[in-house]
Amino acid sequence: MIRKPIFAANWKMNKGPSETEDFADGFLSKIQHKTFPADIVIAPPFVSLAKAAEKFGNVSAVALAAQNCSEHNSGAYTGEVSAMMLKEFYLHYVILGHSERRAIYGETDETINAKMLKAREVNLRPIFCIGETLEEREGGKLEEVLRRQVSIGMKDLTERDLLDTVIAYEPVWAIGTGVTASAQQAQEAHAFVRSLVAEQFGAESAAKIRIQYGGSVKPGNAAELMACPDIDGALIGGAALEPQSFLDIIVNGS
Ligand code: G2H
Repeated sequence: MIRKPIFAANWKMNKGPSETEDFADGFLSKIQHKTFPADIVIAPPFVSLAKAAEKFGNVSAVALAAQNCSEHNSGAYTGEVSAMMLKEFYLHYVILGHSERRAIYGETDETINAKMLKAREVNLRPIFCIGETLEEREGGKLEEVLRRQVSIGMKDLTERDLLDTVIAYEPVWAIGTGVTASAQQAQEAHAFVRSLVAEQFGAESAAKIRIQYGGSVKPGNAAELMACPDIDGALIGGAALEPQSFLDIIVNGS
């Protein structure tokens, strides 16, 4: 099964509109007249989505993502943004269940599942993040944690939803720490996640779904990670804040 790799820049709480414009100008000048055998996604903060849409809206090589959405449609939810509102920014994807949302903002598997279903109602494609902490891995709980995150987080998705969903396996101990999972550790976890999707949705869907790796991906480790058979791209934080570094990851990893 050939799966097109997908490289997504998760800017987290970095880059307001003016820095987004600078990045876009730099990145666009580097990718013009080039084609890539991969999907490229950029996820700016909410306040920079309008600027990103202005700069990338007509660029077919680049799709945009939000970093979160509400599990509600509208109403008295101060500070929240609904999936329906996000659709107005030419968005294709939304990152859901990132470990920072789980750990800092208390998002549960059930909340994340509700957000997944809301995103799908408006045809946004979830980049669904899962991954274990170091304590869980060292305590022999890796498979248990991934099984729970996949079975609850992806509950009630249809076959069509699955085709439009990307899973991002991000071991929490490798996020923003400079420590990357070895290619072997990452491949083993990805193969296990794919087997979970097969159990829940069937082998055909499991063979089609793209599973990205995330956690301190850099230009120097992208090729080795992306060479693994079950790794279909990367979700990149720190190393995607500069155009050249993000581009190098895409080129080295494709
Ligand atoms: C993991 C990743 C992006 P970083 O959070 O989702 O960030 O590449 O900085 O570890």
